Amino acid sequence: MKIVDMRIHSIAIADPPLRSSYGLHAPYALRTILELQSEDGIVGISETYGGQAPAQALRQLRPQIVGADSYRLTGFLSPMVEGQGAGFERSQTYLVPGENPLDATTRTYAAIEVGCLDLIGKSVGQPVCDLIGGRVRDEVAFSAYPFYKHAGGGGEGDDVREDEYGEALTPEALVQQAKQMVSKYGFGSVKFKGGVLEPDLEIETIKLLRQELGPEVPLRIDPNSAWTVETSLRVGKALAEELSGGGYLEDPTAGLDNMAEVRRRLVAEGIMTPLATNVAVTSFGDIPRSIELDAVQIILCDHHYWGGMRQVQHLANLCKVFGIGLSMHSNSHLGVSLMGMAHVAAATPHLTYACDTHYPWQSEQDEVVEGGRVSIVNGCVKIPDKPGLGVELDYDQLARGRERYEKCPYRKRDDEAQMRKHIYPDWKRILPRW
Ligand code: GKR
Ligand code: MG
Repeated sequence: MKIVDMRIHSIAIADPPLRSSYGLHAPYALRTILELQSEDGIVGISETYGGQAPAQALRQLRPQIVGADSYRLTGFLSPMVEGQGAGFERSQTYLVPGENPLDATTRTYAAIEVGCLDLIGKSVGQPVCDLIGGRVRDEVAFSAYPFYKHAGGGGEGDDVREDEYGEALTPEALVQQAKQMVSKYGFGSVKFKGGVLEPDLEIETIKLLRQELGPEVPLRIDPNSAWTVETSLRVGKALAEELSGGGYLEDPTAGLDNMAEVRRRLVAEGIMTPLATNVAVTSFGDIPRSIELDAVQIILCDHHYWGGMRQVQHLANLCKVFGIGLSMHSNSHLGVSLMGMAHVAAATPHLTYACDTHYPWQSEQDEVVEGGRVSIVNGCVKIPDKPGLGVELDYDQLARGRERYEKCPYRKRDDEAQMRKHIYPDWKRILPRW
């Protein structure tokens, strides 16, 4: 099935002022929507990181894509994920995901792979999860993702959005936000973004979350490497009980050696809280050393930067062999990405935790999926009984996203710059901060 056209849409979507150790989310997050059209008029779609560089990388591949057979294309492009250099270490700590030049190629490949799978699925009348090995579940569980945040719902000028969750810069406010999110979407677990307030306040936040949500809701905290080894140990000890029973401690500190030291010293005290990562291990090349050091007990996959859905499935198998858990990472995204995440998760047997998603932070107004936002019910996304990813584009909404992008003064994500612009003029990302 020949691809006759490839369309790349750079869009901007409103994003609330969420905080992390990277800094502050900008009023708009940038995304790229890719369309691959076949000779018989079927359109396959995918969503990936936004801004200038991802769109440019896709544009550069256009001559290889237009005219290619959608069934064979990813085979021809496979050196992008499996060739020289592709397996090498790519771990990164300082850069925001999506801005790591070392995984730019796998990110580009992933967008094309998902677009081809959607196209093929729509052409043969099969959902993507059933093309990539077959589903092992019909519903995929996601976790709530509360953030400390400033007041505001995202957007700017006459495009400012309603602030659904309000300001949350204290443990109490964060817990309120989490409860609101859990009650709206029915999430059964909570991934909490830390690395923003003093560690003692973040410990208090987790303790309050446990108190309010009960022990049956697994809790995770991710300070994005903001802590020293000593602080990580202090937090790990203080939260030994709260992070047990299906929870984990994600990227407390930077680098595999430090993660390994935290693990070793926690285990020596009888604390078995697993350490998870989405920055110390971001490629197959990072895995041997991580295993050698026992630095990481859970890897967060993400088809957007691991090189697509089949690479995530390979990763899952490897994790299973080595007794490592698998969870899923996310960044601000719309429904096309959410469906991609749900399909790969549905067809990945060894997925041992509910997946992350930023989806509750985006609004209906920005959704480019026809029919509006994808539903999350009881914390789960159901695989629809439709071919491909199960979603189509709403072209009016896409055009609005493109207009917002044109008006946006930035072309990449830079949370540090946003922090300086809106909150503290001298702010710098310091790792470790505490
Ligand atoms: O959205 O600010 C954020 C997160 O910190 C995000 O950039 C991370 O990539 O969610 C991510 C994570 O788990 O590290
Ligand atoms: Mg993380």
